Parts: sequence; structure tokens; C-alpha cells
Amino acid sequence: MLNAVAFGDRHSIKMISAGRLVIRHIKSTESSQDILEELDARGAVIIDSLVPESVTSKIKDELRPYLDACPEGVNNFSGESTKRVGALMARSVSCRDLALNPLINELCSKFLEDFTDGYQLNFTQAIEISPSETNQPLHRDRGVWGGYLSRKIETQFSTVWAISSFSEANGATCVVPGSHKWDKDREATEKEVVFAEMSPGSVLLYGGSILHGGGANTTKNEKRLAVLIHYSLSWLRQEENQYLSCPPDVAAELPDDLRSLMGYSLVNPILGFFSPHNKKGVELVSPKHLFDE
Ligand SMILES: O=C(O)CCC(=O)C(=O)O
Ligand SMILES: [Fe+2]
Repeated sequence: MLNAVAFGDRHSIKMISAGRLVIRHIKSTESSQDILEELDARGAVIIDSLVPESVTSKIKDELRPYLDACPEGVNNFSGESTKRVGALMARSVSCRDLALNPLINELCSKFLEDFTDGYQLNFTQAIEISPSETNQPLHRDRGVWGGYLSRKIETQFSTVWAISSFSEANGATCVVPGSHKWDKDREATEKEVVFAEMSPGSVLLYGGSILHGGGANTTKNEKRLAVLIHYSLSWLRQEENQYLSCPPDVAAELPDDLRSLMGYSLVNPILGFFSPHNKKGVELVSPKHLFDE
């Protein structure tokens, strides 16, 4: 069950986001330690312009056919004026580079290192929010694993890449700074919600325990496009099934490090082995066996 807390009209939120509660914008040249300290303190941080607009415009082109063909969501969580496209490693060459971005992977590894020997790709999704969309209920992404894991265990490292610009008006992600340390039943008030406004190529980082949600789009004709790439502890079930979204014949075309990140590898040190069903005498091998020359 997702821990969902709805909130209503947002007329007073702008004032607050200019005040005490903020998401800090950090340059990619700052040390990873500074970025992680900010992530720990407020639960979310934005790295400005981590990739250039040439990358975000390529991503727009690569995703457009899938977005055009995609139906809108069916409820207020998926968004009735929102399109969601997955399988991004199979479908978008440029999104593969986002998933492998060296700074993101360094931060992810450090952020999760107390809880796991490794991390994996958990979820990939392009989210396009159109005019007339309302706020997605605030939630914690760790909710997909139920309430079984201790809150002391961080489940994931999440990225929301701005592919279009993100503004309060067009549906920028809403975040409740500090809520990653709240009691799980505390509800956010309107004035505790801030908007992850950012330029294309910037990226919002947060963990599994922070309250957040997609924003309302009050513009006349502006769409907000994001690419979400989430990483999780390598011993948790992946939210998006990478082996079905990107099956072995497609994964064969990908770089080895990306395949490993998707789960085509052994971790911890034996999780994920298999025995090829169509061979005799080959047992308990790493998924890497599939791609051996
Ligand atoms: O679209 C966004 O900004 C956030 C979406 C989100 O948090 C989700 O679908 O879990
Ligand atoms: Fe979410």
C-alpha cells in the first residue's frame, strides 16, 4: 500500500517555497559528499544542468512515438491527463546514458552502501503531464514493498530527470522536504510542499521515504516531460521487471555494465543464478553466461 496523503488547492504554496522549506540546487561540480549531505538533511536535492539540452532533445525524439501511442492513466495516482512509458533501456538509447551517468552511480552507490553489497535498476518511466492534470497524491515510493522493511533501511535512490522545463505551473514534482524523517503517519500540510522547479537536463534526487508526487498542470498548453530512473537494493524485487521489459535478445545489444545494472548479473554473491533450460551440463551460472561469446 502506498502511503498516500492528498492535498488540495495550492494557492499558498508558492510563497512557502520561496521561504524556509526548499529543495537546494547544487552544481554537478560540487563534491559528492556535499550532495549526499543535502540529500540526508532535506531528503531531496537538485543537480542543475547535469546533461546538456542536446541530450534532452534527443530523448524527446526517441520517446515521442511511444508517448504518442500511449493511453492516459486510469486514476488520480497514474493521472488521467498523464502518460507513462516504461522499458526505457530497451526503447531509448539516450536514456541508457542517463542510467549509467557516472555521478549518479557514484551517489547511488554511496547512498545505499550501508544496506547492500550492490544496487540495481528498479524502475524506468517517462512521465508526461498534460494541462488539466491535478496533483498526484503524495506518497513514499518505498510503499511498493509494503510496510515490511524497517524504516531504518533505505530502499532506493531515485532520479527524476527534467526533459522539459519543470515549473510550478506545468506539474513540477511536489516534494515535502524533511518528510523522510517523519513518523510514517504524519500528513503534510500544503505549506510543507515545495516544487522541484528546474531546467531541462537537471535532475531531482530523493530516496524511498520522502513524501512527493507529480504536480498539477495548470498551464493552457505546456506539457511536462520527465524521465524517472530509480535504483534499489540489489536484494529487493525490482518494481519494473527488467527481464520482460528488456528481454535477453534486446539486452544482448546493451553494454555489459548496463545489463549488470538491470539484473543480468549475480549479486550478494549468488542471488540471480540460473540454469539454461535448453542445455544439459550447465548449471547455476550467472546471467552473464547468456551473453558470452
Ligand atoms: O511525475 C512526477 O513528478 C513524480 C511521479 C511519481 O512520484 C510516481 O509516479 O511515483
Ligand atoms: Fe513517486
